[in-house]
Amino acid sequence: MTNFRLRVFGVTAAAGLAAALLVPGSAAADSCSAGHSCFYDNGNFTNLLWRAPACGSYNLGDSNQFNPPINDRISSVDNNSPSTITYYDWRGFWYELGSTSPYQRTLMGSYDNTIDRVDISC
Ligand SMILES: [Ca+2]
Ligand SMILES: [Ca+2]
Repeated sequence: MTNFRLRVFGVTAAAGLAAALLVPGSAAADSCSAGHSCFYDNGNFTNLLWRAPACGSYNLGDSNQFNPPINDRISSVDNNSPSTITYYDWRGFWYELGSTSPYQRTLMGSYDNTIDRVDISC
C-alpha cells in the first residue's frame, strides 16, 4: 500500500479523519505518474481534470490555457512531485486557500469546487 500523508482543508479534525478513512487503499483512485501533480473532479482522486505539464502558475479559469476551464471544480489533488502546490480562490483578489506539500494528497473539504488558480513551485 502506498504510504502517503493526507490533508483535508477547512474541516474539523474529526471530519478530516472521517474523510481520510474513506480512502484507505485508494483502490478506486487513479494513479498519478511519478513527478506529476494530478487534479481530480471527484473527492476520491478519480475523474482526472488535469495533470500539470510543468511547474508554474496556472489560472484555471483562463480559456486560453484551459478549454474548457477547470476553475471551481477541483475536489482532490495527488501531488506526486517534489513541488509544493499553493491554491487560490478569486475574490476580487487572489485569496490563498492553502497548499499541498511534495508527495502528499489533499482533499479539498470545505474548499471543494473553489480553486481558481494553482501555483506549482519550481
Ligand atoms: Ca469537483
Ligand atoms: Ca473560485
